[in-house]
Amino acid sequence: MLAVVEKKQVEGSTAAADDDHALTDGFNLVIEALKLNDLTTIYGVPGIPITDFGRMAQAAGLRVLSFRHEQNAGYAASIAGYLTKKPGVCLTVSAPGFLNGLTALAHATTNCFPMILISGSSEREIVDLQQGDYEEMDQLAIAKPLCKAAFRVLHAQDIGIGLARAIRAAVSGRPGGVYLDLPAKLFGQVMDAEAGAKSLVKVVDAAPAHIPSPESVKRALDALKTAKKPLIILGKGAAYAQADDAIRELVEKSGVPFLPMSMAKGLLPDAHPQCAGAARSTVLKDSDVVMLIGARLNWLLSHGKGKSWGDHPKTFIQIDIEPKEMDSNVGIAAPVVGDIGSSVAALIEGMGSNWPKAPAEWTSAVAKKREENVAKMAPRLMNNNSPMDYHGALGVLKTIIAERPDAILVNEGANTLDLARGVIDMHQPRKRIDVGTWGVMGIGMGYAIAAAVETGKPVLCVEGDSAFGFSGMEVETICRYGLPVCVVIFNNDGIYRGTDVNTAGDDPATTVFVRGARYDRMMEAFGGVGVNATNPDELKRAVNAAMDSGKPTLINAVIDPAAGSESGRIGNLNPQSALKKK
Ligand code: ADP
Ligand code: TPW
Ligand code: MG
Repeated sequence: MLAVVEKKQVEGSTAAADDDHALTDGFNLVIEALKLNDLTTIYGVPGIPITDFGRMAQAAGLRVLSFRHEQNAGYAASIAGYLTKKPGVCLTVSAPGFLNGLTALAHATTNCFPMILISGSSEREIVDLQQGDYEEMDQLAIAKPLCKAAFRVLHAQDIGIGLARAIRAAVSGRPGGVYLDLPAKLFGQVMDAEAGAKSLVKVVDAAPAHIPSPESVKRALDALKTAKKPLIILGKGAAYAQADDAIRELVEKSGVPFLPMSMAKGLLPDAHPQCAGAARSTVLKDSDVVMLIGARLNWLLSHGKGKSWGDHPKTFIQIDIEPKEMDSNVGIAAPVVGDIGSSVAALIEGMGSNWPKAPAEWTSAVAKKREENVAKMAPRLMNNNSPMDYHGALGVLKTIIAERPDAILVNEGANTLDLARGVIDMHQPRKRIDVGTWGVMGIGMGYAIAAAVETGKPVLCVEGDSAFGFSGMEVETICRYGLPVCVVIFNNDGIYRGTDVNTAGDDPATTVFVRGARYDRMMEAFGGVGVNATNPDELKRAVNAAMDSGKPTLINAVIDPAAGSESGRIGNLNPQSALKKK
């Protein structure tokens, strides 16, 4: 039911109800349009012109989470989209708030997460004549190149259609970010309540199935059948698709080793006998036929060519909903364009009942390599050094996640990211969320908040001290909403290492921070639990206590400043190293 506006309900709402003519306004229509489409959580920062909108949305039963910075609210919305397959909604004020949210909108688009950035904007007439309005900016024009679609609604009767278009654009086909521009004046526009109710649109089948062509499925199976050394690579698109059972069936029926990309870890458990995560370089190098499921051949897979692929061409099968993704880096011999659920189901069906398992010679070679690598790592994870090294600290966290497989792991940093990804096994789908396609720092607290809010599960954040700094102020938000988030900061006094020295003057080196900083005290400032952990035993106790209590906790894990390496595992991408290679 469309709420009828009561006179002077909140400041800014101008609509009135009189005896024979019920009225509504833009505020109510946006709220009702969101509700009608089951978008009931908003991440944002209030201010002109959306302060009253936030209040009214909260009063109308939506969950409106107020952040300290729009970028973090935006990252929260983006990962909410990934976790739920519904667009995550971020709400910002005009110009500066909008720009702060825009990084996250671009991030959502790059990572193929559905998200809608709703931003209030200033008076169109003044903005377009560039007459210097309060927070003046042509936001629609600026958003356009950074998202999948951008819309502006000028009339209250178009709010329903505007939101419907935004939802559809965000979730259909390849998901991504959408910008919705709502000028200040729109909120106060009044219209007949009944006509308003009729103008709203409930989106039907927002992300329609995309069935692959039978020829493409046959071509893919023919290619897979010829393989002597097949490999399946699962990307975060496969995790997003929530086709978990079908993917497991395909993997197990084919017997093909699978390699999960970072956020696809746990889609099938890392402990699955066919998981080749711990034999990554071997399978990339030696495989002959590679099936990509919801993973792009971008920098994270060395563009599908070169030394890490053994310098020999592979036969690629690629399943993706985006036709333009095919042949992006190397030729794709068997493109399957479709949604992952439908495509994997079609492949399983096409395999029939006597599909030959992947050759045993190959699968046992992969298993052997994997066991060797796991055995090599094991002793390093058990050290009890103080200050800790990465492996000692991560060994503890690996056990904790194994004991609490439904917890969500948020991870960012350089060494803190690369080593945690390798060490911490995941056991369930969509439990690992991290820096994604850009390797961006700053997703930490926004992701943690949305993960807790959307799933109700406990969240463990494993953060480099630099990475944490990008969103650290949101620990107040975590405390304010009492979320079950435990942040562990791998504090090595800096970016990559805490040991750099500036040889030219008194300023500290560019990569180091205040020595011995006590991040745990930040959490205490807001009523959360802070712990300083100097060895793995202390770390283990503190994390377990946090996960048991569900209380907002921040653990300052003291890591040896000399333990990390430059740029973590991607030092080869630094321009100096690239020059040396040439
Ligand atoms: P990763 O970083 O894990 O390798 P990417 O983000 O590179 O993964 O790739 C994800 C891919 O998944 C994108 O190309 C996207 O188009 C695709 N994708 C997302 N959702 C679906 C879906 N439901 N069906 C098919 N493909 C999808
Ligand atoms: C938005 C560049 C990549 S990794 C990193 C930075 C600044 C921090 C690494 O230090 P941290 O981890 O987190 O302490 P550790 O364990 O190695 O010491 N700005 C953005 N994104 C990126 N990726 C950077 C800068 C960067
Ligand atoms: Mg660090």
